[in-house]
Amino acid sequence: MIVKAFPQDFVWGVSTSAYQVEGAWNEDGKGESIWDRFCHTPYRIANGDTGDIACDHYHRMPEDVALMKELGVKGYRFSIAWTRIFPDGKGKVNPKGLDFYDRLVDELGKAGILANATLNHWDLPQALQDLGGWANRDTTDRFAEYARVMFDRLGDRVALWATHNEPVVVTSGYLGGSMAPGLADASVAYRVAHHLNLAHGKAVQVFRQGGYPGKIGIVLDLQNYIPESDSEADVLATQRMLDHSHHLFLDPIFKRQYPQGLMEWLGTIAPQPQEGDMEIISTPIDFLGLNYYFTLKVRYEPWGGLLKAAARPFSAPMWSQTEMGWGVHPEGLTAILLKLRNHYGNPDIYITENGTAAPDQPDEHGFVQDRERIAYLRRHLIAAHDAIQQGVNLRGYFVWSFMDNFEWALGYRPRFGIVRVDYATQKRIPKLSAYWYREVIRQNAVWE
Ligand code: GBH
Repeated sequence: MIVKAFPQDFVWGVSTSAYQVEGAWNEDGKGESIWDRFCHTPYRIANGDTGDIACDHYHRMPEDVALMKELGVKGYRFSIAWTRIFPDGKGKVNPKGLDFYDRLVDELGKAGILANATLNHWDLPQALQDLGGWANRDTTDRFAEYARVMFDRLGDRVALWATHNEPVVVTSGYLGGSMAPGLADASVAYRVAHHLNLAHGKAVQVFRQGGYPGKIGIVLDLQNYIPESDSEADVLATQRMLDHSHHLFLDPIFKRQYPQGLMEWLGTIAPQPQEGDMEIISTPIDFLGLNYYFTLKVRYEPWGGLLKAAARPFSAPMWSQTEMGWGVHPEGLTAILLKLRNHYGNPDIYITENGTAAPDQPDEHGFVQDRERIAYLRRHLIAAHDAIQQGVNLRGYFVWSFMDNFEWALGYRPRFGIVRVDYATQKRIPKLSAYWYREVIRQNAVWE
């Protein structure tokens, strides 16, 4: 057996997001978000599920943090519901909303768990959506105001801040498909992407001006896209997919420019930065958050939408697709980490999400022996370790997810947790993977 030891101070964490776990959707002065609105619209979400109650984390937070501590977890990545802070997106701050996150970071502090807070995990205030949402440039200033309030209140105790989670998914909410706000207008989608970048940059500037002690970055989902063949058409289609899902965000932040090929391809609907925007967007960050789940093979497809590309999941030999239909390919994680080392200045990186949904089979006590999930996590940790050996500055790893939760348009059916949630009783039952992860953390290593 080969021991794959991780660096000292490696942060072993778990991840969730506000809308997916908190519930209490209209309590203590919380305003309506676009995900509240979306879920309350018939036929948007599988089974008519909503995040109204979710895991009731809003009321069970202290017990949840206690369980994290019991499992030996060193870091907790959560997101802040913007609508608890600014119920109407702007104007008066809601003190009860602030109090909740204040208590959360205090609880984490007492448990010796590092706080990793994301400001935007997709739940934009509906009041701002009514003014155009991310298509409206003013939203970037509203975001910077909200960021300042959070930095002022929690900045002394939060170690890692992220501006957005997966801005490409927010963009896709304007391109059609299954994400809020559920619009379909390619002519605004890339303006949305630009405003997300600009809002990110403005929040980073606010953070720098305030001189807060933590670190700030952004969380991108960078899945591994590879061409189906080496034909020129497939290679170019892959390039467009990568430009759309990776470089549209990475390049402005790290290279102060949009990907040229995509700009030409999009023509009049491409992002149109104003004077000074690119300087704001490229304000240096302290770390990059990486969400990695799967590999896709891409081919040229004349009917493949705006990008004329189609993708199918690719699983490495011995793996099948996950319950989500995603391809399992741990080497893809190494590849993405090396790409960031080679082409984006070898930044400090945290894997902010990685995990899998498996059809868990609980026994009569609700206990789940999720060996598939353990195999997935183990292989991805080995892949991450390979990247560290090759000089990647990987500082931590957060499993998605701490507990089963609301999986967006798919509702509660997919279960990503290392802790099972029995939604009828809200009982938390650690799965076998939780005990396995506790051991990984204790040893600071995985075995091959
Ligand atoms: C993450 O999304 C989310 O951050 C998290 O909230 C979620 O629960 C978790 O994964 C599990 O799904 O064509 O632009 O819509 C990562 C998965 C992969 C979701 C790519 C969107 C399609 C991109 N993402 N997927 S897009």
